[in-house]
Amino acid sequence: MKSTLLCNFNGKAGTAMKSFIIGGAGFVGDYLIRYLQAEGQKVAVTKMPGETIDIPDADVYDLNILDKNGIVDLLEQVRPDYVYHLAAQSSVAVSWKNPQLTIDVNIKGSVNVLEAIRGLSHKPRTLLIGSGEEYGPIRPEETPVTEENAIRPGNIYAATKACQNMFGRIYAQAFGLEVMMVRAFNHIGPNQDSLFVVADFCRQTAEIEAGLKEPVIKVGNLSVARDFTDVRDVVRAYDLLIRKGETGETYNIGSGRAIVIEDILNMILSKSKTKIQVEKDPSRFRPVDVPTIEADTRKVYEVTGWVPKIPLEQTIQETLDYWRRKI
Ligand code: A2R
Repeated sequence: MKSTLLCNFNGKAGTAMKSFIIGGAGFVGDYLIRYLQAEGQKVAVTKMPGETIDIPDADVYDLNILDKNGIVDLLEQVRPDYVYHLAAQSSVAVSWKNPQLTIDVNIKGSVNVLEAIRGLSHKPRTLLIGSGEEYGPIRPEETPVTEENAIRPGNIYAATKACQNMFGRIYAQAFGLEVMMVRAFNHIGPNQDSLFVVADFCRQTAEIEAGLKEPVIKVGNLSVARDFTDVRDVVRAYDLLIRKGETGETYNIGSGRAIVIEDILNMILSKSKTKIQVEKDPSRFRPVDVPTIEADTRKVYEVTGWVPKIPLEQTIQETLDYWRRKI
């Protein structure tokens, strides 16, 4: 009888590659699980107790990354080829309100993951997800910002992610772990929590259209510029980098183009037939805000050939339509 050989994404005949996603119940996790499955991988994923992941064929486990032994047990059980570390307290706003939690989860939790991997006999290639926020105030002459730029984190979340990045490099250099780091700039798309600006504006617009809210959209600082990428492009970059990235290296993931938040707001409002007023809401302003964040993405391109494919206009339309369905 002829046996069927599975082909992994590298084109190598054998069993399918196995990915382990830590913190997969969030916005990015959902897209990453589905993307890797579509690429023919087996996917195991962790979530916080109480969260749900309802994706067929994904092996789902409960894990709090503050429990180092729990990470070790799961890694020994799953024996993955790749580990994507997504688990985080991922909101800048929450990091100002709860620095201790942010520091525990994002620093201690990440070191727990690295330590757990260090103790394994079969060491998976690992991707740590950091943030463009790590760069902090980027000077005009430093834009678009490269991975070699000085980092001057301007908020608690950014500082924790910068720390995670340093630990990743140290574990790669000192212990030979195959760890790569990314600095992801703003990623957006359907299903994102409305704590984040594009989802927030789309949600408010959909609520106004449905008559659930007076026709006034509440906004924070509209003058800052950020680099937005569709989450589906982002997870494609993660998959390429975990296979092709160089150990100990950091890669920016972004569109390479900063857009002023006011332009994003106007793009959303132009898609609505309802007349909507804009009102500044002091509670939405951050204690410190970086004026422009824009990525230089040549490094990821050189190693993987990745460039984002989905236009901003399409992502915004799909995000608005998602909120219209949800409301
Ligand atoms: O905070 P929750 O309950 O929504 O759970 C989040 C989870 N998480 C944890 N997992 C294990 N142990 C913990 N102590 C812990 N604390 C939080 O990580 C959530 O399910 C997941 C992160 O998902 P999101 O907050 O939706 O982040 P997203 O947008 O998927 O970003 C993925 C990564 C994060 O490292 C971001 O900082 C970075 O990309 O931009």
